[in-house]
Amino acid sequence: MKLISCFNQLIRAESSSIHALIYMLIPLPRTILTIYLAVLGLTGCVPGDHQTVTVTLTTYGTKLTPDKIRPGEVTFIIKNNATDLVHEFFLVQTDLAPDKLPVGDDGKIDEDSLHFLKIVAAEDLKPGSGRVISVTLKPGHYVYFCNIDAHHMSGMRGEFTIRH
Ligand SMILES: [Cu+2]
Repeated sequence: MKLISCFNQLIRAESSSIHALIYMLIPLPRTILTIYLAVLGLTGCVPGDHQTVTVTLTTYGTKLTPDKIRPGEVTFIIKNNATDLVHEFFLVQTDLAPDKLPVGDDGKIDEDSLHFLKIVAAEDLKPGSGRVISVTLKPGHYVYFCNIDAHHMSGMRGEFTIRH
């Protein structure tokens, strides 16, 4: 998407020139396309800035693919692959370890805790259902968990660190 919008900007910026019009009317030869892509790279419109992370929920597990994330825009494609239980995907930024988040008497993590910053809250994901959520992540330490009953204690939690 980013690549397309950058490309459109480039076309728009040069629309006054006859050359640009010709290029729009005829299929772009490979060399021209290569030059355009090089310009996109030089102007900072680099495809690949945007990351996609697949989150697979099972009973009881949460798997992120890939598990190495860079700072910037991230789209989480969350899928509950369990056939039996509703699950959730919470992502919070915190200095705490996954097993040190504040837990209430009901065994659930206190979602209003001031010990973390809520980044993603994909709740009530029924078996087979999913959700897509895009966020911008800064460098820091992140913890994810499912907050149905005490699923986080049964393996549905984890952490990762984003470095500069
Ligand atoms: Cu769960």
